[in-house]
Amino acid sequence: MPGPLIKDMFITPIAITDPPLLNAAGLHAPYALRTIVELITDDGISGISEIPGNSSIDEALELSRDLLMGKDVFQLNEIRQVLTQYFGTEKASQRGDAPWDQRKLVHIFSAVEVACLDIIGKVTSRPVVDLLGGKMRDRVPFAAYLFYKYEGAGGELAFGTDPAATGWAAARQAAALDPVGIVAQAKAMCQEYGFQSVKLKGGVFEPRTEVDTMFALHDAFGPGIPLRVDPNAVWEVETAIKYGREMQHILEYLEDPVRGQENMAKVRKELNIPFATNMCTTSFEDIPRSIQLGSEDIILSDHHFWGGLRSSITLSGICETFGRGLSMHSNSHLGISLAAMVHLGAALPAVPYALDTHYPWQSDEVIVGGRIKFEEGAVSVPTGPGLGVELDREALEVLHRQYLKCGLKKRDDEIEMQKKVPGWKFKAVRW
Ligand code: GKR
Ligand code: MG
Repeated sequence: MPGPLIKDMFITPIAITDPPLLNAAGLHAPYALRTIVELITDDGISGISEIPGNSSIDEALELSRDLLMGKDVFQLNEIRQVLTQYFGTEKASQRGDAPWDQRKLVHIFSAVEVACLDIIGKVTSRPVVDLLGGKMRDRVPFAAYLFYKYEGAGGELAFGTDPAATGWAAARQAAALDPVGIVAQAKAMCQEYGFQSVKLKGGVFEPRTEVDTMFALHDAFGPGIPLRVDPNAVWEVETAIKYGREMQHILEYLEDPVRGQENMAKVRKELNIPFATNMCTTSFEDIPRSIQLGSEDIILSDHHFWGGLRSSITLSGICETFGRGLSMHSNSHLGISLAAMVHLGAALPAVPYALDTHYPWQSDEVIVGGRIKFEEGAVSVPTGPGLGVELDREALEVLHRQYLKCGLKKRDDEIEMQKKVPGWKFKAVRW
């Protein structure tokens, strides 16, 4: 018996408060954009997903509406084929040079697949993790994700702060522009969430400052804490070798120090430390060359741009075959994405590295019950059917109005940075 069949689709762009975080491409805007997708079946079941917000991806999603109507949610292979036939294939190079992925089709696959899996889970009364092969762990560990940042809470306050904030909410709005500021941020975040691994977003200041920051973290947390730094590929090969040698004894892994698989392979040969990427090996098309060159040890998957949760499971098999570790990349996000990441993390054969998440930087939520809880740095796998989280329609409406009001249509960290440093330009390789 076929079905349930897709009868309706709602695409809702939202804007969520985001503090002024720095990265290699500039500065986060006061709002990060996300898009919430909801599919409704002919028998009234709703399935949801969340992807990075971008008006051109939303327009493409809108174009896929007619293709999806009447499709059986279980026929994910056919749905993917129909979308590919319509949109054509996408080249890995369309990812772009920015730290985040700019492709359309992979995000559409992900949005549709996750919402369908949510429905399938509801129909079969099983959590999504069971549709991915079953649960290998009850809790999925995440890492503290630190950012250099200007003072500011983001949102309406922008560079202003709320004097009434306490604890992590206060620390989140404080400036962190040097090693002392980052150590304070790390302590506050770890105290609130219980994280046991720490990642610093680098590529912001000249490398000496960032390396000093890593040593300051090492001194503050002691030798047992797994540390990572991610310059988002803006270092030269020589820079990465020099500073990589200096830091290698304190790092768990080095993430995207240089641009492109060739350069990553060159630097990796000179160092005695695992390399991770969410920038040089980001699609199945990139895998053969990655294996040939040896560009990384760990692929930081992201179901939003690897084409969904099932593709990420396929990637995990490839990683196992070729001796790659698999972990997870993140951008600013809310609880629907987090729930999907947790189901995937729970289904992976092994989780050797705590996963990335930006979640502590967000204060809004779009799911019933509000913000997802972390315990000792980990999130428990939702046990309800499907994703195990439900859309809070009032919150969705508020965040959609925030989107309309803020006027942003896509992420552009260069423009935001120019508000602080007039004339600032993104450079694909800086130091
Ligand atoms: O949000 O500034 C940011 C990050 O730099 C993000 O865009 C990256 O995609 O977190 C990401 C990474 O690990 O490269
Ligand atoms: Mg990265």
